Amino acid sequence: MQTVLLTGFEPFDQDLMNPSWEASRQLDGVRLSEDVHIVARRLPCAFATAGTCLTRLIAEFDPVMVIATGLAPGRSDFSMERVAINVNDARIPDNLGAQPVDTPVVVGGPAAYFTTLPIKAMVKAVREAGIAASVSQTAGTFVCNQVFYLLQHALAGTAIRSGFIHVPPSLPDQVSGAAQPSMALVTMVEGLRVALQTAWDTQVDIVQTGGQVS
Ligand code: PCA
Repeated sequence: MQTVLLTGFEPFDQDLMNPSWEASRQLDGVRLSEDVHIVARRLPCAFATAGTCLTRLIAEFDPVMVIATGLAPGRSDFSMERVAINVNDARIPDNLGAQPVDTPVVVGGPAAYFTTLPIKAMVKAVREAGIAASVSQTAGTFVCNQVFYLLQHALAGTAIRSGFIHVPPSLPDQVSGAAQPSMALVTMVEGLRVALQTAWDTQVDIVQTGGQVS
């Protein structure tokens, strides 16, 4: 059995849950084909430990594809991240109290890495399932971007495709009023399943606009 590694994050910034992990964990063991299954694991939300944890998981499971997920407070849809950048700039402390500002993720590393996932096809498929999704041009500059960058750095030049998906806050666990964007956890699980299935099934991405003017 081959493994697609799916990660979500532990809660951060005083939250009690993180929907990226709550959704990911429900896909643990799900098959993407006869001989490919999903293994879901949780990452710590800390600059010092998230990357080593991810590296250990990659060594342990020898995955054929890796998709990391995290929560993007304030976003309303699945954000298929296009690019990871080589900078940490934390607006809030991580779970170990670290708050790096303008430090590189990898000293001497390239300025950025593109995702190697077919993000346009993933957006299309998730939307066709009736779930909101878009291409995102930035994964931020906190722990999610760091993990995304380290993931792409670790797998650069290999045949193992990898990337990052941000999910919105979940309803009703994190958001009770209608003023903030959110998505029901059950919808998130289905959207994530469709995104992973499409990523696994699609070798060459489709050409479809996913850009922004500014
Ligand atoms: N979201 C944060 C870190 C962990 C998470 O789930 C981020 O977007 O960087």
